Amino acid sequence: HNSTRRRKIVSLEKFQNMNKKAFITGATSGIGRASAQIFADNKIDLIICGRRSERLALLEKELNKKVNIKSLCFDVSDRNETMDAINSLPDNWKPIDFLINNAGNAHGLSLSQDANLDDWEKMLDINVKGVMYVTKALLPFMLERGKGHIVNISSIAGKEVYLKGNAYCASKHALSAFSDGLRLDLNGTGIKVSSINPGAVNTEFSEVRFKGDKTKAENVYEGFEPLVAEDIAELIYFIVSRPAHVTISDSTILPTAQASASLIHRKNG
Ligand code: 8X3
Repeated sequence: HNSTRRRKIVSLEKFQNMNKKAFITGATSGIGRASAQIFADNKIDLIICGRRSERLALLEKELNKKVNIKSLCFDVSDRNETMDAINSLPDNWKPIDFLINNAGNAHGLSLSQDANLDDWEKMLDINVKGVMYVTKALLPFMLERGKGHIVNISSIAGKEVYLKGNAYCASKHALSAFSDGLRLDLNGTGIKVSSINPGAVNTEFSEVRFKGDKTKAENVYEGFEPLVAEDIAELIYFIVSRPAHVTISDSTILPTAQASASLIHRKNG
């Protein structure tokens, strides 16, 4: 007989109203914000985190019509602030189903010999240590329940290095290694770990990288159709809505015009 086991296709609709909670860092802009929106549309309660309280308040107001929501204002790169913020959550909000470690950014794009050491330090503090602090604070509650899903937003810069990417690439390589390490350590606990590596996504990312220089930022996305935050949010939602026995461990998502970290096909370029 045929011993192949099969299952029904899980519709995304069925995932609604299951009393799930997601914790999203960097929720006030870009990929974090788009994720908060898609989660809210799918009735997943939210803990939205960010450094900017006005933006958090606006997002909370927008989404609290759809789901239960809490805001936490803190900087992931500050270890004490992070621990205090997470400890301040009411006990029933601490056991979360999904941790989306999205907060991260780039500071500067310069040759190593010209780069600013403060920029380098910030990238390591936010993109690597920030993820470690938040993960360490929330992991005990996942372990207690024997379930949970950690989704780390890395980058194509976590798989490849490019000219002037130095410390940013180092931070994302470290994050990718940390995700892989977590998956090994948590094997058998019921906790899933996923890593996502986006290529060029048109968010405030480049404006931050170029310290507010809008022209430089716009040039990054000139002559081709970049990804938008919603493209990544849909992938995040797809990954967290897989059945319990399925982990999408690592996925790279690029604009069709992009073939690698440093090859983008631009029109008239
Ligand atoms: C953002 C994508 O190519 O600028 O992580 O590193 S890239």
